[in-house]
Amino acid sequence: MTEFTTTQTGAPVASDAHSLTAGPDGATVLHDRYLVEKLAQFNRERIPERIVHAKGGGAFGEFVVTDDVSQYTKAAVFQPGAKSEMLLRFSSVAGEQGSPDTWRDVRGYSLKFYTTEGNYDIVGNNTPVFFIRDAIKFPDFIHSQKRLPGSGLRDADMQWDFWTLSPESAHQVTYLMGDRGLPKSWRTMNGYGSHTYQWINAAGERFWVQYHFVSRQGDLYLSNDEAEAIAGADADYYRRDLHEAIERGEFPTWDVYVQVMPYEEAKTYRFNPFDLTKTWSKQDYPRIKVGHYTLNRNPQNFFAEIEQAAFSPANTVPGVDISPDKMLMARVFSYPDAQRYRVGTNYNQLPVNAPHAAPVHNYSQDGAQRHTFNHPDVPVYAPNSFGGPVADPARAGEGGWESDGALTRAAATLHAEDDDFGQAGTLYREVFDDAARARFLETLTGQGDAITVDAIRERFFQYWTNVDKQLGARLRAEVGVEASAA
Ligand code: HDE
Repeated sequence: MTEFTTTQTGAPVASDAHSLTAGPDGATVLHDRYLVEKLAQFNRERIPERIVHAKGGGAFGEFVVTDDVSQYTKAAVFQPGAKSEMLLRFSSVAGEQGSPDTWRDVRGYSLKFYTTEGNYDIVGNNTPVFFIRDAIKFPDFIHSQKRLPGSGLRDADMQWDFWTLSPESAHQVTYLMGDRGLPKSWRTMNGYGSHTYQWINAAGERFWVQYHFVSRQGDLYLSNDEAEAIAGADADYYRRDLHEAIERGEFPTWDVYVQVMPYEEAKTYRFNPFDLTKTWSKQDYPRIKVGHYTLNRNPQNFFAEIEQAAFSPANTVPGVDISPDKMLMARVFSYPDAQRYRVGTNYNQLPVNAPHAAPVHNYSQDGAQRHTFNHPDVPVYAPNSFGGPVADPARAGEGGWESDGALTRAAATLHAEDDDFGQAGTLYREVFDDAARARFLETLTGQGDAITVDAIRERFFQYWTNVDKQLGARLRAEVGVEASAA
């Protein structure tokens, strides 16, 4: 049965090859509605790209809870045996749409679980920490990683100027300049929630947690040379790898773990557990297995399901909540704000963003492109006496924490072992092996060679000396040697 081409409103069209003209060589007529519709639609195919994490890809799958963590959380999604459909989007941070997948960068790791209590999103990275610990610095940080306002070019001086003036960045920059900055593929890298989150159990007891998503495909990386060659040959290398693996039936799987900290221990732990630049030692808080998820379905339409996907730390469900992490609290505002701008007022009505396993009952209405709505007999206001949905008072006290002290603008309190370089040094000396340290030194030497401002280069040397004295000395000896020998 032939399917005839139609206009967007379903009317059959006569041709996709010839505009309507007055005679074969005459004027094109404005009332060629299909020509006008086609060109106008074409001009409006793009929505603003994500201002960070613009380049990415993803797939759907299923999350299965295999262990029992119900003593820590009542969230339906984490109950023993629970199965939830999910979406995972991977991304790079600084590169625009179309930039090469294999540029050195942190990778975004965005999870959306379509749970029976609403969608739960964990929007993390492939690193357990971040560059800054206060959101007020985020636009500045991103500006320094992207392009100079005048030339529109990326610039090593700008990047290292920001980082060496923001010592709290040292832990994450050590990850970035190490093997995590060049994953072999999205399938072969771990993911992290990065922040400290809150779990609440059925008795109302609260715990702090850190999420770890451990790849069963291994945690593999590319060398600088491999990454550079691939960037030139195939800008979509990671996106292609994931798509084709799933097409072949090779479904990647990650094991889900949490570190759990009893609520009161946060006040005295040796590191500030709400400082996003720090990790919790796995000796102090071992990882506890929760379950695993497998990606087994490619998107049917990349734009509709990946470009329009809206992940947000604001999307929580009963039994989980945010924490007094200054970055996380700001993200709760920023993501819905970005998505209302980028996708549109009713972005959560799009199939990829709407709950798949939970109903929506509320009094929001109208707004551009609304296409789902309440039953006409349901009132559109509260309170009402016509049986409209009511808020659940049982949720009232959930997830809160005591707010400490008067309003202030100050750094978070430093705990016993809090400093900006200690954990970066531990990562370099105890987690990297000799080969990884050699690759790390090669990368940093290249980074140092690209700095042209002496004062920034000197801070670069001091920054890495603070992380590890020997590393700092090696960099002083290596950087600029090739240039001076040339
Ligand atoms: Fe984001 N971030 N972010 N970020 N982020 C966005 O939201 C923001 C931060 C991350 O696959 C934006 O819808 C602020 C940390 C990922 O669609 C934006 C701060 C972590 C993605 C935004 C941060 C992330 C984003 C851009 C400082 C890891 C892609 C488009 C407080 C723990 C999500 C959008 C996807 C996207 C804001 C810092 C990860 C601009 C204000 C920390 C994976 O709203």
